[in-house]
Order: sequence, then C-alpha cells, then structure tokens
Amino acid sequence: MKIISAKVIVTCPGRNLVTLKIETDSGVYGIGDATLNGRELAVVSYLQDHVIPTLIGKDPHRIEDIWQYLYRGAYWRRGPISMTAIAAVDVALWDIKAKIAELPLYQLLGGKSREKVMVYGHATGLDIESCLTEVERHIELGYKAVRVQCGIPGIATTYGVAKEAGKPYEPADSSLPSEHVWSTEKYLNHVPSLFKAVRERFGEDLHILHDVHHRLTPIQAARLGKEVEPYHLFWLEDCTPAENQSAFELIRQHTTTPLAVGEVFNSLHDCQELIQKQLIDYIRAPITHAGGITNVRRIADFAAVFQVKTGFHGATDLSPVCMGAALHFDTWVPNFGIQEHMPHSPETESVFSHAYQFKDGFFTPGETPGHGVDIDEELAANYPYKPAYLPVNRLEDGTLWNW
Ligand code: CS2
Ligand code: MG
Repeated sequence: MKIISAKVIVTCPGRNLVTLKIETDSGVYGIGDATLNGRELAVVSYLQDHVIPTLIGKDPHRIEDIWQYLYRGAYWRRGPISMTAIAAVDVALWDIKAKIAELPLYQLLGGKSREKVMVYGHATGLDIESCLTEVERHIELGYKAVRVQCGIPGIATTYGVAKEAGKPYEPADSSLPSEHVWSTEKYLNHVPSLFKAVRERFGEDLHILHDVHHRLTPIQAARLGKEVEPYHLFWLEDCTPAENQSAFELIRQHTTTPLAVGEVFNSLHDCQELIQKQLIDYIRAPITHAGGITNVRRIADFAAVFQVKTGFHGATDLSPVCMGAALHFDTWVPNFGIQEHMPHSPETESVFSHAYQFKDGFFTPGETPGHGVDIDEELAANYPYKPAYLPVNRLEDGTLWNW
C-alpha cells in the first residue's frame, strides 16, 4: 500500500482549524489535526512545503518509521511547529491503520482500560456569583468535574473569562494581539474566595479545577497552592511557566495541591524532570502538539512509572479530530486522569462529523473504525481562514508578562 496524496485543509467555522488528509492507493484515507493557535499558517507551510513531498509513495502502515523519519530526518528537532506537523501525519496514519483493520483506534492501542472517559467542563463568570451559576449549569448537564475561572476585581480582562456572560470564551479574537493588563496581587487576593464559594455551594464531591495560565512566579504559586489546600482542588494548572522544570521543587515544598502542566509541551524532554522527580501529578501534553499518538504514548508510559496521570489539553483550538484521537487514547491509557472538554461551535460540529458522544459528564469514543472523526471539505470551504492572534499581557507598570 502507498500514500498517493496528502493535502492541508484550513477552515474557520468559529475559529481557525487546520486538518491534514492523507490518501492511499487502497482508497482508504486518514485525517489528523494540525492546529496551532495563532500560528496556524506556519504549520500549513511546514506540511505543504516540507513534509507532504516526502510522504508520497511511502507505506502508510510504517507509522513508527515515518515518525522517526520526520523527527530525526528534519535535523532541527522539537518545537511547536514541527511537532504539530508530525502529529497530524501520525494521527492520520493511525486512522488509516485502524480503518484497514476495521477496528476503533483504542483497540489498536491495547483495548479498553475503562468504559467511559471523565471530562471537565469550563465554568466561567465575570464575577464569583455568575461563575457559580455556570457551575450549576454544568452539574445539571452531568459534569462531575468543572474548571472554574472568574473575573478579578480591578482587572479588566483575565484568562478564561468570556467578555460577555453566557458567551463562549475564545482567546484568539483579533487581527493583531490585544494587550491586557494583569495584577498578580489582585488575583492572589481574590481567587481563593472563588473556590471557597464553590465548595460552600456545591459541597465536597464535585471535582474543581483551575487554570492559573502561567501567571505566577514559583513562590507565588507556592503561596496560592498552600492557601487553596482546604478546598481540595482536583488540580491547579500551569501555575508557573515550566521551561525551568526544577522551579516546581519550590512549589512542591510548600503545598499538596495537585499540579497539572504540559499543554505547551511538545516532547518528553519538556517534562522528564517534572515527572521523574514527582513534581507534577497530571501531564497535559496533547496529541496534536506533542508529536501525535506515537510520541504521547511514550510520554504517558513514562509518566505511568511515576504514577503521574494524563490530563489532556482539550480547548477549542484543538479540532474535533484531536478530540476523537484523544478519547480513544483516554479509553486505553492505564494512567488516565481526566480529559478537558470545551464544546466546539455548532458550525465546527457541522464541518467535522464524529462518533464520540457525551453523556452525564463522560465521553465514549464510538466503535467506528479509525478515530471516528471526518471532515466535510465542501462545507469547510465555506469558512475561509481569518487572521487571529492570542493576546499579550502586561503588568500594571507596563512590564510584558505571561498571558
Ligand atoms: C487553556 C487554553 O484550556 C486551557 O487549559 O490553557 O485554552 C489555552 O489558553 C489555549 O489553548 C491557547 O491557545
Ligand atoms: Mg490551560
């Protein structure tokens, strides 16, 4: 069997999404997600100009060899652009192999380790009260786990909070990066009261998650982790940038609040120390940004040795193709923790058909051969690409800070 063609499909049914479609001489094709928020076209070019020409004529069954070919063969290894491109090829090839085997993808990974996949939803509010209303709505939908983010008094725009109540949160919203002003002090003084209010209103059983979104220094993260211990968070996410992995030793010294990290990682080397030294509890490196199923399986297997669980990134800037592949992976992976779920727009749902289903706070991937997600190219063409940037953040004195 041979790969006879491959193409990149860019569509914007609500937000920009990039899909790679690989076709074989058997008529079977596979698709992979190649979306990198705010840098989409760089991955499109990497695929079209540098990867696709090397795939034609290759045997699609040789997933591992093609992975090594694209990773080692590039000479310039790692990084979000190349690892997202490699991921799209990898997922499309696993889709093809599972379709040819006429098996749902999780069967190729080793079969079910669980019947359903627990997900967490996003409850956000301009203030604590409106966030509690959103938590209630999620509980009514059946969610057992909810990420809570609220506006901070004195800060105009903060991460994870939609500008208008009830509207979906979409960070990449303008043709040039919008500039936000951030105050760590105002945030640290306010956010513990959010968790207190959630526990008082909904009790102890609900899993509460929160995304700090890389905005604290290690000692500030240690303070927050310690202060929120009474509220038994499921996790505190990205509490400090993780380029310097050993920074988490300081946080670990001060708090037992579980820590999740990794949505910006694209390699085992980005988290080896964090995992090996038990500095985190959940690894979030998603299939689309960390080199596909082939590479994320290595990260998950390594994490399992240290009892670190998976907690895949699943924001709407990862397409339904990524969600489909992730849910198959989540169904198999022994050290599964939780899966992020942010509903895609109705337009996106119409462009991407999928076998995965939500029920009562859990997903099942479906029994369709492959990863169970497909793209309607004609419909996709109705939504052309729109330039969109993620915002940047400045401290009140104008210092550039982490968004
Ligand atoms: C966030 C993301 O969902 C999350 O955990 O950190 O929404 C993140 O801001 C976006 O994926 C950035 O593109
Ligand atoms: Mg996050």
